Amino acid sequence: MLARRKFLQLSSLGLSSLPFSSFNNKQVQKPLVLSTWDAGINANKAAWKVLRNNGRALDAVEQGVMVTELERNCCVGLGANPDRDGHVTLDASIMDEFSNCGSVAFLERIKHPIQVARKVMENTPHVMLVGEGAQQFALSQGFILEKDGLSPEAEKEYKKWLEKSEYKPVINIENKKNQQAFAPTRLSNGDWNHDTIGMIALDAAGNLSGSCTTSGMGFKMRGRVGDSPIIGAGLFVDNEVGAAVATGQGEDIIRVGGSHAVIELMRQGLSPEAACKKVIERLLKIKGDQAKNIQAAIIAINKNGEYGSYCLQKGFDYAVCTSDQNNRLVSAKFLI
Ligand code: SD4
Repeated sequence: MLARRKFLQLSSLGLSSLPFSSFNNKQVQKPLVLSTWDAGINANKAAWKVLRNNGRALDAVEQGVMVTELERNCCVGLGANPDRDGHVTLDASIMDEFSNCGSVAFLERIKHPIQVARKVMENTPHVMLVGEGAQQFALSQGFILEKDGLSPEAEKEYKKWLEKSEYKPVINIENKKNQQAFAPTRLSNGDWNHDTIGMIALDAAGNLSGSCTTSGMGFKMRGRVGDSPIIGAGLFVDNEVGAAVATGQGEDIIRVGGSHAVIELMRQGLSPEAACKKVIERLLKIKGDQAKNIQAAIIAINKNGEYGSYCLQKGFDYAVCTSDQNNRLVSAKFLI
């Protein structure tokens, strides 16, 4: 009876042909892809090509963030700002519907860290490879060692940073009013910059996967690794429950086991938004007054295709693409 009423409601809205199916007696909308920041719009487009052809969420989240790894005005891939010694070092992670996961950290001169993370997951008995070992592994898998050096934009930024060489790593807080105070890296063609993209997807078969790739913080200490390649902190997927990915100050996201905490809260019945909010509240409690100087945000999807996000402070947008609405940017709710 209820199902019939629901069908009639959907029909009257002209939505009855959408790909809904039933999970735990709820209507599941799929496929669906979410990714962090406005760079997520382009990344979602690539992911959507996979998802709309009934492809696997894992392939979608890999191909989606590969777009961002190559974008010039984005601080995610090899064009990103270097560490304080002048080297670009990259971190990435990926996780699939079987709880397989792989990650790389402190990886240099490889164009697509996310692909190497997937190879770690699929071709080694390990979860994480770092530094020289990760690079060696990448070469053994057929990846090419790119030339050393910085992109022209990063070169310029680095020279500017060297003038003071002040060690004050700050994560981007994309509140336009705060731009001068907090934006730590370049803004080419008026665009906002990003250090990271995280992506989570639910495919037509109802399976979840997630990915995350980053250059970390501009002008960071050599060897610094954030939350993005750490499974449970920057990214977590449990195919029975949901998927979550974080962005912002990695040290603090690690402190609260951000993405894993969101999954466990969703397992207890919280919506994706409520689960993200609770974890961001924990972070605020820990940081107290210092919270105003950092950003942290988490996006999440549950198994029913519901999604949501929360961030510490105003200015975090994420991109959402579903079958009934176009790829669009949504502003996350914030605590302070
Ligand atoms: C890190 N979480 O390395 C990343 C940075 C980030 O937007 O998300 N920047 O700590």
